[in-house]
Amino acid sequence: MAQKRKKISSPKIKQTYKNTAKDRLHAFWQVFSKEDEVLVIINADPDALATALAVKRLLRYRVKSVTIAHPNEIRRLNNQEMVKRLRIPLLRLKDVKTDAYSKKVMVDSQPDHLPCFEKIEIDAIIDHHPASCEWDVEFVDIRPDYGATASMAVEYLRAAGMKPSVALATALFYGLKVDTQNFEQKSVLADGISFRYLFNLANRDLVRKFELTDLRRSELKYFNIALAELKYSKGRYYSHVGRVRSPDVLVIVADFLNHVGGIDWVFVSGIHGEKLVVIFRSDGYRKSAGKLANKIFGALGSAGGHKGAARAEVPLKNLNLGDKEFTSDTLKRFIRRHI
Ligand SMILES: [Mn+2]
Repeated sequence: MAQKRKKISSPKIKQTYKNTAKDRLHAFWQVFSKEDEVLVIINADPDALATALAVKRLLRYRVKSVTIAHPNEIRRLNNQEMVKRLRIPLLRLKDVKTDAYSKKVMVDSQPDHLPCFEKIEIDAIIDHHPASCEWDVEFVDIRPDYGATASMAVEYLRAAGMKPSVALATALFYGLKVDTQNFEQKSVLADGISFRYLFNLANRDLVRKFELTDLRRSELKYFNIALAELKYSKGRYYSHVGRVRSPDVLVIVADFLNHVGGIDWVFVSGIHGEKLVVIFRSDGYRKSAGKLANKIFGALGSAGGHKGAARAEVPLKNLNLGDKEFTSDTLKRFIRRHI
């Protein structure tokens, strides 16, 4: 199949970028006709999911059908929660015959982002990632300065005079928050305007529920272990949780212990596969968790991070434990040698 990636300069692309929101909307609508069955292809994360829903809304009554497909398994619990609670209809790309769709739209991504995207012929791209080339695609709207594609989607909806439903507004609001990391990441004024617009329309309690959801019921037991194994000394918490299904839970436990007042350092470790994983948290005041992690574990495995947060992963065989079990005391000894 012909790939669409070409280094060409298409005047259409440049115009699309410079025009007003209304011009862009009409140019986008021009791509489609009543008989079209449209496939929206995304790499599923909140921003992409939200924008795909917005495209579905923009094309309602204008095409025969709109289907959303994604190649990736949605692993993050926050994102699973979003899909479940907003009842976002999704298909896996591998289960979809892409040729059966007359039009394909890619949002929050570009055809060279994943190998499985490259062989699909795309008719429209709406994205905020930097473009690696100029795409020879009928409609292209790429704005790399934007913090989220969701902000672009809001502009399309507003230009169309479509007030988003609570579900759509909630999705867009969450996508915008995630991609801008609550506006602590790069963004432009347009992101702020879209945020303010969605603020009154979104269900913010639901958004908070998405943000909070990062634990499985089966993982709560690690808190019991972490608290039972907890050692305290000189403003420092040490806890070894033992074998875990996913190292993510160690991060959650470490962040939880970091809520305690007067604690300068938190060290939480666990075993995942054949590796010891250690999570570091510090108050960041004249301390660097990243430097300490590297000093202790850099030579034994991989270690790094920032002032306040760091992580080390060390193959168990490099620890020379012999037949001794790794415990919170072992963790404490390892760290006290270097701190
Ligand atoms: Mn995005």
